[in-house]
Amino acid sequence: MILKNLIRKSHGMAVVEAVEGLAGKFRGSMAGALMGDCLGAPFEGESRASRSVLNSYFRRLADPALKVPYKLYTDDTAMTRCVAQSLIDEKGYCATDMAKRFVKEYYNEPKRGYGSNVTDVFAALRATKFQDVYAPAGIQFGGRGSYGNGAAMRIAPVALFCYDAPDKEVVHIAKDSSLLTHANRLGYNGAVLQCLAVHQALHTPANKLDSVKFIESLITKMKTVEAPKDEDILDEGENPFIYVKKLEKLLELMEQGDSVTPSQVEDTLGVYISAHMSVPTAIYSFIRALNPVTNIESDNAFLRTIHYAISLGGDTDTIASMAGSIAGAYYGFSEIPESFHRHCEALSDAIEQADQLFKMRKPKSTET
Ligand code: F2R
Ligand code: MG
Ligand code: MG
Repeated sequence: MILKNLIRKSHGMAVVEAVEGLAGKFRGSMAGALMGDCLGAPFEGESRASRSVLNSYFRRLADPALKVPYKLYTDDTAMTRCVAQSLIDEKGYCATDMAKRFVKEYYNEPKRGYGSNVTDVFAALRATKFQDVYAPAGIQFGGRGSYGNGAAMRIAPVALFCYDAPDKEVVHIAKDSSLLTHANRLGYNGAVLQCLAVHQALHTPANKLDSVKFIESLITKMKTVEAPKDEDILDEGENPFIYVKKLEKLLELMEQGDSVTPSQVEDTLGVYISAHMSVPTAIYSFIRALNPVTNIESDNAFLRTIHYAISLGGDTDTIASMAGSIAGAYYGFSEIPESFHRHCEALSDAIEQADQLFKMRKPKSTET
């Protein structure tokens, strides 16, 4: 597959022409992560938006005549961009390079809505001149580490970079890159789960998804990932298989189809800033939006995913970003309506990074 220069500028805006196949799935994932963040950010932490407010929000954005400034990305995208560029420039995972990029990015643009504690990690990394890049995260929260969703929200590029790699390597890079900021096992295992979900979506041809098998496969993988290791810190009596349990609950919700209410999702899976209360919710959003959802007007399945994730309230930018990166990896960029391309800051950068990650793959001999 030959990638042409597919991004051109029109009236100062990026116009991205469609590519199909795997390259389109790479683009879809990076664009989905960005769009979920930008479109979800205005609702983050607010009380759950009413269905009429959200339906009119998406209807207005779909109108080609609407002239509004694009929506800014937040910390979710700022850090995703760092992960992607580090993997591209270093041709692989380099802990020091990635940590330096996080810190440089944060001090260049600190007002992107970062988590309130992760900024201490950036300060300590800078103060210690990156001597031991994993140390500052390890002392967060009295040595227990952060279980925020900040590692999961930035992990999509790892799944793209590891497209041809076995799950073991996906897990390894996802975990190690998470440990730069999130040393709590819920924090880094949430990122591992999110990475595996994007990886599986990339490998699943559009319209060929068996949603139960998709979740069962994640459960099998997470049973290995969550099996306690020597270095794990667990409270007495703590269930080590939190994500396995959440995915099992997710399967139960799926059995109830379109009757599941936002309150049920909030109570069962969570809509919060912690990884274990948001990553399973993002995966559920992707699965739920495969089919029409009552009260959600969006009839495009990619947009419906982001719309549905935002409709749950809580950590809307992050849950929509994680759901968007899975949905984009599954549907591909060509399924994202063109009228939405202009609404998000720096879409062309996301596409360029996706293309570079795609080009770094070692093509199989049958590909041209
Ligand atoms: N920070 C926000 N949103 C709030 C303000 C946004 C506002 N719109 C604005 O513009 O100012 N969103 C972003 O933060 C989340 C990712 O956070 P991350 O990177 O995980 O940060 P941190 O600080 O490590 O953890 C977040 C909070 O989780 C709680 N927490 C984590 N580990 C804990 C532990 N072991 N014990 C107790 N609490 C723990 C703390 O409250 C942390 O501050 C994303 O939503 C992103 O969008
Ligand atoms: Mg954010
Ligand atoms: Mg957030």
